[in-house]
Amino acid sequence: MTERTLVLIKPDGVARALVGDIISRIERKGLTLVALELKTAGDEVARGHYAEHEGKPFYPSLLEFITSGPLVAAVLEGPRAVAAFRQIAGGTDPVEKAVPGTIRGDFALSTQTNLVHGSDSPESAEREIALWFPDLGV
Ligand code: IDP
Repeated sequence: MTERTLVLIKPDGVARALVGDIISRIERKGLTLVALELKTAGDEVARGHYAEHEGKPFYPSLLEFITSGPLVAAVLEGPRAVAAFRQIAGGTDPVEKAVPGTIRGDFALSTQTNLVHGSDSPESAEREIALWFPDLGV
């Protein structure tokens, strides 16, 4: 069964010129790009995107980081797309959790500036796709 997921290449990924490498990994995995756009997140979208983290100690700096510059937002499609992208992204902490061979395991050191976001469930994906791509029909 095909599924969609919302992916962000966060501002650190754009600033470090890793967009091409990350998109190449997505394509080589076999996931299909359904939407792809360079955007800069405003405060409202950032708060909507990270609503589940409101109140956590890292929340203010997370908002500052995600709105700090251009990012790439994408919608991917494929069988088990949610889990498949999270597999190639690696765990949240790029040193303790992400293994080599994953995006975070290969290129990141910090738990905050960890290069990519991928929806954590099909339900989150639906909400996040509506937030970032309101014109994209589901
Ligand atoms: P995920 O991106 O791997 O799904 P979440 O726990 O949903 O991880 O956290 C969302 C984002 O918030 C992370 O990707 C990271 O940028 C940031 N974050 C999570 N935990 C911490 C932390 O302990 N310190 C700083 N930033 C964090």
